[in-house]
Amino acid sequence: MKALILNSGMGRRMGVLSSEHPKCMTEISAMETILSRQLRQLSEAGIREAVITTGPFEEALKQYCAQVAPGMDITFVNNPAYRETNYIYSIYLAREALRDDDLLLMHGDLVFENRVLDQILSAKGSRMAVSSLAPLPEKDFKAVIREGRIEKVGIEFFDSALAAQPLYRLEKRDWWIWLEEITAFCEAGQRSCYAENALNRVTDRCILLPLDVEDALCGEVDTPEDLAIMTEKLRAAENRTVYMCFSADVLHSGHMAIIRKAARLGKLTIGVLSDEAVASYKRFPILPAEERMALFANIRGVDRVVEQRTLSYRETLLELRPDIVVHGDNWRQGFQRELRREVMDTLESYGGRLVEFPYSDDPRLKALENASRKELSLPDNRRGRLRKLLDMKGLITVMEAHDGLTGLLVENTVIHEGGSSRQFDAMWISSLCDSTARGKPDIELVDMTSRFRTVDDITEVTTKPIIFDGDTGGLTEHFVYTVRSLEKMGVSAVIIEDKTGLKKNSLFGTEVAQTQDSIENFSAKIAAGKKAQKSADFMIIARIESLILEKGMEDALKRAFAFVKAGADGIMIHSRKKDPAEIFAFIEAFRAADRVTPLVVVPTSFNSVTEEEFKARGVNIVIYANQLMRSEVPAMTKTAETILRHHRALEADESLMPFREIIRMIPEDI
Ligand code: SPV
Ligand code: MG
Repeated sequence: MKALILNSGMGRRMGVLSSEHPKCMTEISAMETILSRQLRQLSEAGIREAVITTGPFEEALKQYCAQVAPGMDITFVNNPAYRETNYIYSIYLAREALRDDDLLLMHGDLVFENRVLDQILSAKGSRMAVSSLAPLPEKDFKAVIREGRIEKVGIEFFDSALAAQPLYRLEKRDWWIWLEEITAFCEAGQRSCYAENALNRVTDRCILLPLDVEDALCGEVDTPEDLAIMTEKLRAAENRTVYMCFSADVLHSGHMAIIRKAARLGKLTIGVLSDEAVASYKRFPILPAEERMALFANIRGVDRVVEQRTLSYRETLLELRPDIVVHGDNWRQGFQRELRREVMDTLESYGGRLVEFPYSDDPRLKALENASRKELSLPDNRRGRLRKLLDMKGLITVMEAHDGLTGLLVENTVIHEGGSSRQFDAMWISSLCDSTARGKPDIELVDMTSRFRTVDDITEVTTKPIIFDGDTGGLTEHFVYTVRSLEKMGVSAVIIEDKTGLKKNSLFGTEVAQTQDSIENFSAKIAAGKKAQKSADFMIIARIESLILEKGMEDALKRAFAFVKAGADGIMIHSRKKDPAEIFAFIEAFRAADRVTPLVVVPTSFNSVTEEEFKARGVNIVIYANQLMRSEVPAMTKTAETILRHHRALEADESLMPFREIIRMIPEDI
């Protein structure tokens, strides 16, 4: 694409402003003239070749171009008859330099904002800039539009017309048709009319479409009054603020391209989504928010970087009040639709505008995302993430998984509510569910090697942190090995309960014989585990069974403080009562003395308490210990009975998921 800039005119109406240099060399801002701005815009858009027609002050113009656009390949064509001819004749004189390429044609006194150039260059077909929002000018160009095409351009047409500006992007085929007619006009002596008179003769063959620039800045400077208005409008356009939000921690060329486009709309502020907001709808970010912010701050065109704390833009927009929000058009579908709606409503409330750029699913992005997930699934990376999540969120939610498939369910289940999303933070490898899945009782019968197999199955296909139910921890001599094995597998924490002998599941309470370990023994086990541990981030959490075994609150608290002293990284307090009163009482008493040690609850019985209430009371980890298994057993029983009852599978079908959908949950690569 080549540019043609028409600068042969005398600019008489500019008065003294064009008495010493061509009109295009008039200053339009503190830093630029109309021409230097045009040349910069062309070069930024990748157009390096231009033809400039000249008239008066040709030498000054040439020297000026060499100075302001040294990298541009410019052919100057002089129109010696500039006093008595119009630009139709300048084009005619330059015709030989204009035959070989698509053309961007503009008048030398045209001032337009970047958005206009971007739009016209990316639109399909030959185009002329028009505005559906500008009033029809009395004396300037208007374009008559019929059936979506431009039929005529001139100052005398008012019917079915839109205000038009002398900025054209012409495909070679259409341009040749027009140029041939320009040639015919000039050779027949018609040299002082508009080039558009020639165009109007050929619009049946030269397919010219309007490009609606709406309210974007695009206009000519003919008089000192125009200059004052355009200068002011340009200042406003250049001070416009633009906002874009990113969650990405791996930047690729697609991000750079959209940032470049956004920066051309005004002063660009980038919002970087907080770690918590990213983790709520996607995966845990590999780079923390501060590092992601630093990454964006160093990109050309980015004016400033802020942290956006929620998926919802609302708060940030009301604070920054950007004129424009930029986003890819992919958020028109899916869960982001509601976010988009909210952004549009917020923008409308103060007169801002949304600009969307086409978004295409880039296969490179998928590859990068897979690489990120792989990174997150590596043991060293996964292990430490539980502590990070605790620091970040205060309270985390953990769901039971007992095989690869339930692991994937916990990994990928996400719900979107209004402007926010929710998913589980981590996985619980329950001894009860792991044993039940094997048809065995929960009495430490399933040996550690088999339990580790379950951990392996889950770690192989997921990335979220894992908390392992270590039962009693077994013999201290065995427990130290368990700790190291779990660390190596990337497990973040083990919870061991202060029982000894034949362990039975706590949900039996005092219905079965169970023995609580002594404070001394159990403390020694914790201390040995902490000593054996190799990594700094692994957690050993002590679980207290006093309330289950009806030993009283005092015993529970005494144990809790002793186990913390022995080195426990957290305390799990358990109860099988529906009423949460005793759990609340424990939390209150514990927190009165210890504000920092993480507290864990398993609200299987006291299931009416919400996560928010637990958090307010000082709990840090809520484990949903067996609900997935309890939902799969009745579903499977029902299917088995239905098939038995009907002697066929047809009737069971309505409650079955097509295998296609199940397979979709299985990652191709991890
Ligand atoms: C488990 O899930 O195995 C537990 C929690 O230990 S509970 O079943 O509530 O004892
Ligand atoms: Mg258990």
